[in-house]
Amino acid sequence: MNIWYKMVIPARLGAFRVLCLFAVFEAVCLLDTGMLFPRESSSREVKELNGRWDFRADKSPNRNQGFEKAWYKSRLAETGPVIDMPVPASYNDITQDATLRDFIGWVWYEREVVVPARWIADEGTRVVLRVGSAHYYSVVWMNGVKVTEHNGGHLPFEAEIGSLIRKDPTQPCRITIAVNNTLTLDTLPPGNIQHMDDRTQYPDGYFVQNTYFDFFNYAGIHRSVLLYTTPKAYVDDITVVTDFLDNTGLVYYKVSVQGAATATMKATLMDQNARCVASSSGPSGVLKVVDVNLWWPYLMHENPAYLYSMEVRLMATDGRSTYEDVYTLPVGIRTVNVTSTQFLINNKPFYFHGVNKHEDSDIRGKGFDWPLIVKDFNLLKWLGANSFRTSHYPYAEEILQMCDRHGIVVIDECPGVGIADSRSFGNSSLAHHLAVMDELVHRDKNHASVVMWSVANEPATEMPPADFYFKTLITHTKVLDPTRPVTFATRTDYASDRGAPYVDVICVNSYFSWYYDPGHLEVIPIQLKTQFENWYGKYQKPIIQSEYGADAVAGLHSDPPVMFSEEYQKAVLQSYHNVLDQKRKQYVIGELIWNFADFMTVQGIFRVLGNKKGIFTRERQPKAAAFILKERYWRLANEQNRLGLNTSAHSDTRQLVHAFQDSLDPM
Ligand code: BDP
Repeated sequence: MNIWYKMVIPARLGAFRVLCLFAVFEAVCLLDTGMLFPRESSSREVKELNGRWDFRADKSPNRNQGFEKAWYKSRLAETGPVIDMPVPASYNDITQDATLRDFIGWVWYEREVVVPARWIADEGTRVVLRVGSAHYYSVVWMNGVKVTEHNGGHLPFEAEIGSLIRKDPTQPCRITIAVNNTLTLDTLPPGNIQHMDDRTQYPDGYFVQNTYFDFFNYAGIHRSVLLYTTPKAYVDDITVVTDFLDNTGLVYYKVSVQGAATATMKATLMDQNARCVASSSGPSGVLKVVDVNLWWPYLMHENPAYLYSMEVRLMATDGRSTYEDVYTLPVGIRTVNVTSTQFLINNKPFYFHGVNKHEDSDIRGKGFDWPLIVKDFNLLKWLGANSFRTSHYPYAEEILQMCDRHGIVVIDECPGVGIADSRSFGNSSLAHHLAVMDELVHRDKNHASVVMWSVANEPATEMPPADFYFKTLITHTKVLDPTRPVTFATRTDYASDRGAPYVDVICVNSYFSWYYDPGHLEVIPIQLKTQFENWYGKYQKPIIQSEYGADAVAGLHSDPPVMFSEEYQKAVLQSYHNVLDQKRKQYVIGELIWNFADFMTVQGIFRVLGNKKGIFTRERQPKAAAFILKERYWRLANEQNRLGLNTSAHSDTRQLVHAFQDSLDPM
């Protein structure tokens, strides 16, 4: 309880707040290299390398032929047969080949790129190759020379390739990326490879990948591959922390520069009309915004998700040349605080009424897809959802940018899902988990929408090493970012509470009347009440119901409700809601349905073509439960903001939005 964001510091203690925030900077800046999202500017260009790539899975028995025969040294098509593969996309569902769908091991991608001549000619230009994410382990070569490797899916990695391109500008620029989806006890998520040695039952060399999480282990290059440029002296990283005192917004910033020993810098904050509202020079400082427009969540304010633009302009000289670099960062000004019963955004109680999602859709698997993303945001807003958890791994940066733009609040989760084997609590697993949290915080620290970090989902906390593991992990995350609370999602029915003493908010997943007492809807009220009272009684920390739900196969009906029918899913939700309505007046601060949409899983006797707990189908059509939730979320939004609307009289969303906007007091 001794970290500053837990304190609701009264405005009159302004100087104290400022001191605390500067202390925050020092901590945040333990991170030493930047991972700014590539943006075009007057000094930076971006070239997307998405589209058709050559592809070859290494189906050799040890999956190692590609390395033994150095496939990266020549064109991939010269090493053997290649097929077309779209990037970004998971490769699993692209072909009719079942062995590729379930492939485990190295796959190889390759394409040639035309690099603009001026990028090559201008020695003062850095050329960076960036992969938004690839699952799971990647090695990257340019014209046969290794430029980087990266351990882990869901997060970006990059390499400077300018000098290589310049070595022989007449050569085409051939990029080769090998990606291996094997999960081991030390990966995140963990998994293990099981070799089946009984030759009477399995063919020679037979092995399977076991995982302990409930989504398909889609693989391949999942997010955009880009080339981008910066000048030789460049803005490497920016950290912003925001606050406000009365009507004045405060943007504390720190910029780190690479490629120049000395540089001058100017930070300018612009409002949505491109008017300069504050500026400052120097690598760190504070921008003061008079009559600030705070960043508010969707449905919490008539003008939610207000974003300023912070332009950082760097001038540097190395004696011979002068460099100017410009990077513009969207900035939402808001605060986050946690008390023993509330989650406060801008000092007002915020109730999470939202969803858990997956990056998942047909054909593309976990591949980035703008139409899907925009459709999902339209559905979230239709539903009246104000938040989601990035279950169970970091989502694409473009999704977080959409959250910033639309006021959707995010619990940002790392891929610590399915930590179920005691060996995954060892030192090497922990070291990797800490590194992944570094990368995640580094990538997402400046998003106004991100209000909390989740370090894991349903780890086996009953195992004794979990205590040291989570204490270390959570403490480390708080050092990386002391401005946001930290949590992990625990499962009510089998979790011991190891790890819980260190979190700021208790997140509980439970499936009463589903995995336990299946078919017995009548147990929900008592079991849910007991769940909340036990956790709160022990820890006096606010609680989020971070998962609940039931499978429903769209179109299956039964009255009275039976499991897997749309009616049963509705009934589960309604029973949960009755208890949530009592407890949200005390210390329950949110409810996130499992799941936004149906999603693919590994094959097994518990799943019929995937998990069907979506309130939307995988094709994004609503099941009956979606309408229950929509009614509820709009009602909660109105209630929370004291709007006094009669939701049944306003069942049409458009009317509701207007009525909602009309009845809001200007803040
Ligand atoms: C929860 C897990 C989630 C699963 C869900 C389910 O956190 O990943 O998909 O159960 O079984 O415990 O539907």
